[in-house]
Amino acid sequence: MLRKSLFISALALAGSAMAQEGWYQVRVSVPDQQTLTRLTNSSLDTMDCVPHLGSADVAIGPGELSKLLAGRFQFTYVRPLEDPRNWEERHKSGSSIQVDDYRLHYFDADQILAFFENLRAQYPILVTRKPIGTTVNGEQMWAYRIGRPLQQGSLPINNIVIEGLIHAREWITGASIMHIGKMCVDGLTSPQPQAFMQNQAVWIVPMANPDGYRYTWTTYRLWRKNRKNNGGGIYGVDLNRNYSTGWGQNGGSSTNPDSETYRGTAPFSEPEAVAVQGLVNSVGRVGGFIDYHSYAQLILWPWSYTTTRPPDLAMFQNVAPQLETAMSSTGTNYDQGQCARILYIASGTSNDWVYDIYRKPAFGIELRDTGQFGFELPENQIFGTQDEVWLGFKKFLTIVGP
Ligand code: 0X9
Ligand code: ZN
Repeated sequence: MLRKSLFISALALAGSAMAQEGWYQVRVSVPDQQTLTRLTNSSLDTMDCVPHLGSADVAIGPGELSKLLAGRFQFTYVRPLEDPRNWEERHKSGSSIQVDDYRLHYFDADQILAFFENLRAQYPILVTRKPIGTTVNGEQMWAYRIGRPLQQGSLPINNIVIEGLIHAREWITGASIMHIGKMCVDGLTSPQPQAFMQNQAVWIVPMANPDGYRYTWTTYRLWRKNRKNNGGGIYGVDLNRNYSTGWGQNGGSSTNPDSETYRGTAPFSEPEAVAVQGLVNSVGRVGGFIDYHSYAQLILWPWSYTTTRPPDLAMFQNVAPQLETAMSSTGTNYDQGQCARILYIASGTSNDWVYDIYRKPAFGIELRDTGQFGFELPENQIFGTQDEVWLGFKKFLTIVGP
């Protein structure tokens, strides 16, 4: 209610250039019916749905102080309010966002790293990190392991690897993977340890494409690829076309350096893809893999480079519908199928490679939405997307668990 009324006011004020800056909550005294009527009939935004006698809190935007004065209202100052307009502009500055805001706001690269560093500082035994490589622009890449430490003589731990933001503009995947990290830690630290974290570790690559992600914040919101300099003023390799399995086959990638699906000069030509490859090869027993994307609301399984069925077709036809049910259970509809058949042929993808080498459940999951907002999914959909992502991932952990 509050946000709605603030927003309407913001729209009404857009374009007006009045002296008072900023947004404030003020408390207007309403001693009698006449004042109540004047207030109700005014264009001021009362923060209670139905104002009543006594007092009423009002949100005032730039220039609205004069309305209060002109209406001869008595009022006191309560607190400053955040400007409800220009949300896009504000989160680009990012300065006032706290770690706990990850369910409400998109985090930039430094904030995502700070989020995981905060988890690690709180639970240094359960959350550890591993340097996995260096980007084209020289940035260190990290994977975070969430799970109990290996104990001597115990069974080998089942390792699940997930990655977000391989495509820079798919911001909701970063928000979602932070939530997975948080919920896995909660599962290990709750009074009754949760079965889904028994004897397995979750390895999270929060930013599989840090250079590209930073570029979406600083320069161009819809950047997809990494930031390789291809020469001639042209940048970027599609990291999800740079893996070796099916690389360059069946028209599922491009040789044009300017294309959004440019495959690079060779399989694993890109350090970001090599980093994830090295991680998967280093964790020990690989139990499963998920690469998060947006948008389309699809649960995709191999192969993506060919419409030929994968050797473990029965397994995928068993697992994927369970993920679909879990992710759709709170009201957002997800579908599932073989990538090359229900979406398009994509050659050299990370999850084709993991499946090729390890023959374990490996998925590419496209999150919200189905096109209304696309990559620029509004922040008010972060919370709900995180919930459905967690329900799906928790189901995945129970299925692939030892
Ligand atoms: O084209 C892609 O790489 C993915 N779609 S997106 O719009 N997010 O770019 C689809 C490929 C995902 N499929 C697999 N990873 N198999
Ligand atoms: Zn993608």
